[in-house]
Amino acid sequence: MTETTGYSGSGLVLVKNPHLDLMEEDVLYHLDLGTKTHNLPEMFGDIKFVCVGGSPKRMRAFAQFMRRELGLAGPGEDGPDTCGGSDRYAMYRAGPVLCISHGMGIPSISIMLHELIKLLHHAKCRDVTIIRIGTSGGLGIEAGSVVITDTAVDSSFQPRFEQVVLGDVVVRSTELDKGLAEELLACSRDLPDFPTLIGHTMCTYDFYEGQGRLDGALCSFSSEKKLEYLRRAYDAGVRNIEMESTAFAALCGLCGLKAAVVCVALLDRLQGDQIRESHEVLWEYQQRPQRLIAAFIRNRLRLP
Ligand code: R2B
Ligand code: URA
Repeated sequence: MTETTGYSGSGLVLVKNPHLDLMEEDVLYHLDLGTKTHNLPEMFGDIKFVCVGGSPKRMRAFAQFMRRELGLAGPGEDGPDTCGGSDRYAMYRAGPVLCISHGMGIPSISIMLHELIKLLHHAKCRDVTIIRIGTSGGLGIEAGSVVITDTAVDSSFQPRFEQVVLGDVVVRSTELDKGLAEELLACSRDLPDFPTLIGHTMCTYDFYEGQGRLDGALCSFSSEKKLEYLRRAYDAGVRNIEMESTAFAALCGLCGLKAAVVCVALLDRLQGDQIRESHEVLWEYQQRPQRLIAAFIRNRLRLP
C-alpha cells in the first residue's frame, strides 16, 4: 500500500487520524504537554518555523543563537525548556521559531514528530516550515560541506519510507519541498566560508553495518565491498548519509508541512569511517546548518 503527500490549502497542519476528534484530552506524553493541562494555542499558535535536530544540547545552543539573530536576547541569555518535565526531548523557543531535539534514529524522531505535529495542530498553527538540521557522513564531498536534501532515499537508494502498520508494510513517499531546498541554497550564497550543495540523502537504520562501516563490533564485508556500495550510492545521487530523513520527510509530507533537511558532513565516507576531527572543529561544523537556517529565517522575516 502506498500513501501520498498531504496538502492543506488553509496552511493548517493536517492530522490524518479520525480517532483524535473523539478524544476528550490528548496527552503528548514524551513532550510533557497536553490539551487539558496546557493552553497550546496560546503557547504555540504563533510558531512559523520548527527546527529539529538530534542533540538537546545543540538545539539549546541553536535557540540561543536564533534569539540573538532575531534581536530577542543578549549573549548567554537562555529560555526555559518547554518540555521541562520530560527527559526524552528538549524544546526551546526563539520568537516564532520552535527548536526541538529528536534523538538518534527513526524510532526516536517518529515519536517526537507524531507529538509535535499534533501539538501544531492543537495550537492551530498556520504555514509552518519545518527543518531538520543535523550531522551526516558525506559521500565524495569535503568534510564540513552542508548538504540540502532534495530527496531522502532508503538504503536501496529508493525514495520511500516503509512503516509497518498492524503487520503490513505501508510505503510512504519521501519527497521534500523542492522550492524550499532552492530557497535555502540561495541563502547559502551569503555564507561563502563553507560549501553547500543539493543532493540525495540516504537514511539508514544503523550507524555502523547499516552505513557500510568497517569499524563496528560486527562486520561481515570487505573494504572493497564497502566501497563498491558507497560508490553505487554516489552514482545514484547520494551525497550524504544519516539516520532520520526518510521518516521525517514522510511524516511531514503526509501532514502538509513544508519540510527540508540540512546536514553538515563530518567526514567523507569514501575516505574513512572514524570521525577524528577535534571537538572544536566538529562544533564549528555543526554550527554551519544553524547559520544557514538563521539566514533563511531572517530573510523570510525580512530582517536586515
Ligand atoms: C546523524 O548523526 C547521528 C549518528 O551519529 C544520527 O542521529 C544522524 O542522523
Ligand atoms: N551521522 C551519521 O549518521 N553518519 C555519519 O557518518 C556521521 C554522522
